[in-house]
Amino acid sequence: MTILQTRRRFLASAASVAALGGVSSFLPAVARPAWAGAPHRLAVERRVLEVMGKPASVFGIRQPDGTSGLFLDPEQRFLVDLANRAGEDAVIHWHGMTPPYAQDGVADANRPLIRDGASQGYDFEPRPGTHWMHSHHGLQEQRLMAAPLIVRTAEDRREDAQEVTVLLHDFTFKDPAEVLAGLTGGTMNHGGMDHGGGHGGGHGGGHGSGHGGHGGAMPMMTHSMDMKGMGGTTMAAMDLNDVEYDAYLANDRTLDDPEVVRAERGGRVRLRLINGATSTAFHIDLGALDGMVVAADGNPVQPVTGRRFGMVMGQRLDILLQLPAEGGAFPILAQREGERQRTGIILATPGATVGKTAGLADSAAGPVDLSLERRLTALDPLAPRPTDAAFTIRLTGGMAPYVWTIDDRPFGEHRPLTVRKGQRVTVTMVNESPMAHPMHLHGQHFQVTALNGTALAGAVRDTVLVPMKGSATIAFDADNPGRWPLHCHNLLHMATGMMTELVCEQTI
Ligand SMILES: [Cu+2]
Repeated sequence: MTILQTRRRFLASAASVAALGGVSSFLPAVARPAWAGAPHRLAVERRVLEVMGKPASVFGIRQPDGTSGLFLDPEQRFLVDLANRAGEDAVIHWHGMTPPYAQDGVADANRPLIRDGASQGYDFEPRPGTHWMHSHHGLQEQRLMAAPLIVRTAEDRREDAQEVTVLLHDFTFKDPAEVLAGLTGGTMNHGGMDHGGGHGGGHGGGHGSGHGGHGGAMPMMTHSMDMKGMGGTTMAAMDLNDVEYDAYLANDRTLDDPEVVRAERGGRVRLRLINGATSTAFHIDLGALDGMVVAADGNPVQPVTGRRFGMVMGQRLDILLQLPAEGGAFPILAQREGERQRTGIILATPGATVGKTAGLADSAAGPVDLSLERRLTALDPLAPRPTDAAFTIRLTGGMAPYVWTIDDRPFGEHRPLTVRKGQRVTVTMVNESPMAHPMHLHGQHFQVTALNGTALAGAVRDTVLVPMKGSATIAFDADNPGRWPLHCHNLLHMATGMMTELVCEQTI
């Protein structure tokens, strides 16, 4: 079966919006056109990572030569053969891509997980920019099942700048299921990210995500060493971060032993920064260097200069740097909001002395807010046209019980936002909950058109921060039929229910 047929088959079912529960053969291997050449090979694997001198069993998504993730040159297709050697079922979401629904990398009633030992093919036109790939199943993302996904443009190629990609993460030696259980008191509401696909979520390798029953009363949060706010820290800190991590990683490394990237004196660098953390917003700190933000979530923006920029989970920033002619060593840091902890890499020119950079900043950072978002303007905005479908959703839920919801409904009891292909759609997200939420929409990018009720011609993105007590309005032309997740990119918030679907129906 060709992918075109696969797509048609889905579209027929999407039009009827009938669930295809139990159809496990829905997504066959993609047949490859003869002209397409060899696919890029990626494997989801287990690996041992040393973090602060201690070994940790984590996942990776790697090419045969060990390269983490995928880097595509202009004109290359997203032609990928993904092998699951994780020792458990998995599914990898191509975050930032806008593929046909069947290839988005999410498991649901129509789209099965990739079984351990099986492979899955993908073939679509990639979307240029700095993107990433990560598990959309259970809590695998917390165990580093994530990697860069970079699609270069011809312009990137002409630009005389060294490409430096940095994937940020938050890390715990604990079993992520234990971390979540510490927050929820051991009960999980629904299947988390897996959309009723009939596969038990998160189980495997002893890392079950602890599916709880529906409808049962959630127990009050129990004491946990993971919790902030329980042992005398401030309520303010509790509102920013739910989990105390053991480390923060930049390309798998801490500042104890950071990656040192060789750069030229007086050279230009294009930083491709990816916040792949599950539950940590970062302040990017360029130190002595002035940076110029040139893209958000892979989409070009009017350049914005500065030395500190906020980035919430799921987001990407491309930042151009000009190194001084005299050279030197330049830490590029990411500090956790509300905390002193930080991670980063070091750019170093030949002969430069690379000193130690402390893993703790001198002072705690404030919350990541909308100050950067307000300054961003898309270079390629939506064309002006009237709105066909306008939605308002409320971000709800809270810490005790630890359940995060949309319109007070956890995923599974959600009311999908249904639109027709070709419609101009706006979604206003009003945050009534006691935490900020990075909201991510699959299947299409959107433009940020209002923040806290103030209109703007903002960035085109796929993930936007909706601050506590704030709101964000996004607009897009629904052009990609499917049932697209719209969810909080805090993994623990999504796992407890903060997700709905945008259903784009094909009209024939
Ligand atoms: Cu959230």
